Amino acid sequence: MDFDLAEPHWEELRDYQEQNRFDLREQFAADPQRAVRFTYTAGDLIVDLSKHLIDEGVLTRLVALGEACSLEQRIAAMFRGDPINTTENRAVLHVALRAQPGDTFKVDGVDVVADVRSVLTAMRSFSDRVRQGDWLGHTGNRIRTVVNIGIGGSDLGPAMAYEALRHYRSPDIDVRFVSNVDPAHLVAQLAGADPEATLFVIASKTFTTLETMTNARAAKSWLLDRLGGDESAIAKHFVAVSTNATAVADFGIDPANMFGFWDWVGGRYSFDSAIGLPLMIAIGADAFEDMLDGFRTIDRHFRSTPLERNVPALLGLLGVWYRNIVGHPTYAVLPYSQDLHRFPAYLQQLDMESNGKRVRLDGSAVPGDTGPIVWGEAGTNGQHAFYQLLHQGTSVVPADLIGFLEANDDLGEQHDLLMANLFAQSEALAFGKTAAEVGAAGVSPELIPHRTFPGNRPTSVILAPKLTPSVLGQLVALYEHKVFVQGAIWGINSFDQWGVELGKVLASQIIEELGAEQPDLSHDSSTNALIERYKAHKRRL
Ligand code: G6Q
Repeated sequence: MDFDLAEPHWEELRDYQEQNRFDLREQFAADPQRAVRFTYTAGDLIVDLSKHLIDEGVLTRLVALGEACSLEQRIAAMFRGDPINTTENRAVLHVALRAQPGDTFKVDGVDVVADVRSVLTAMRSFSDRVRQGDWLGHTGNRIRTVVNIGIGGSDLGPAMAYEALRHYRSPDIDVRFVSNVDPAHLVAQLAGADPEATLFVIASKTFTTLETMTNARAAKSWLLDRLGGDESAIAKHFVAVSTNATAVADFGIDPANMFGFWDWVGGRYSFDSAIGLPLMIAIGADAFEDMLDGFRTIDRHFRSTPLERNVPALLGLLGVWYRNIVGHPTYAVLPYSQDLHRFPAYLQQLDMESNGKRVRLDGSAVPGDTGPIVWGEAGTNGQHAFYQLLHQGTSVVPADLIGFLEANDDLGEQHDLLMANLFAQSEALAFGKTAAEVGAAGVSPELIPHRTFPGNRPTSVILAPKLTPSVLGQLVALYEHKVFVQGAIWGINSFDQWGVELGKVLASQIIEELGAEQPDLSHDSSTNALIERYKAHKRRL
């Protein structure tokens, strides 16, 4: 079924929303079983959807919409390796990255599992050598610092996971991430690094990305300047993660030190491929395999669970409910876990680059809204920043609150304080505080409107036992598949990203103009003036 808001399934949802009151106070009062009824499990994840503005009627209609959009057939097509990335004619098979020997995933009729496992074996052998001190730098030193140079999908995933799995990292090796073409990033990340003990991982699927190649060249100069200029040092201090062996060799990296992946892995879906190499060096190959098992647990759930209990599908459908029917343009992800502080940034790319699209698969304009604006911050920091708006602002922001039953760090009762805040926020957002309650608490009448909380602000609460490699894999797969579901409902291609091209093309033209003596500027008057101002300042330096 096309994404057509005039289609009966959409109409039914809209009518149902208009005809019913979704008042969480009333609904919880009327149904003592509501929390049980709307709590679901997937792997180790417990997902409480009861504080959403839904009832059985909403979910039934959302599931019917999913069925009408052939959601289950689309899931099957992805797992089958069909070229569902139609604008690039590619399969979308990140689920094959977590395959075990014996699994089968085919692209163009060829099983790719052996290739996936063989890259994992090479990564294991390399990361073991680095971790054990068997891989030595040019001057015989063991590696103490690993610097990953990559951007977008070649940075956000491993950087997020490196933070998330802090507790599982080797204390002997420090991993740093450089992405921005701003020289400040590379310089700051190299501060204090010993060149004799530093290994660079150049992570770029294409090995042509401006930011990454610029930083990689600067890193090469940094190293050679400090190691006497002997080019043979590169083989000991640079490895690559790429699909482009020729460009890797041209850069001077021995192709034997290149870890490959494939065009059926999208950048933002790639951190469980060789793009995860810096993470594997940090946490070890066994923990990395545990993470892959976590991904696989949710893949199996997503592939085989009926939509009514399929957690990624339900989260995706709920997002459609808020975006298209209730009309909320943003949603927040609020991990109650400092180690997950980069998770919102990671999800921003996963969701917004996938579903920030305005045409359908056939090129026609979408008739309604697609991907929401995703944002967030680790709790409790967000509480002291933007939660004011969540509680009392004029915009309603559906939110996912993520927490863990057990801490990785034992500081007595401190984890209780964190979790108390998570539970309290979800309660306060859902039920608020009425003017009568505020008045009854003795607040003076003129302050009552200021201290009233409207409530009815929806949240999911996602609980997991502990932030382990497996649980991280489960969380990421949950969101990968949620994003897939929304793209399928909207009938868009979630797997291309043409929207990032135009700026890149213009930037490459402007780079030449910034370097030229008297460029013939033919932009608009604003852009011309900005370029001229910059060049005039540069001339005075
Ligand atoms: C992700 C995008 C994008 C990509 C970067 C880096 O899905 O494709 O973020 O990952 O542009 O690309 P390279 O890995 O080719 O350098």
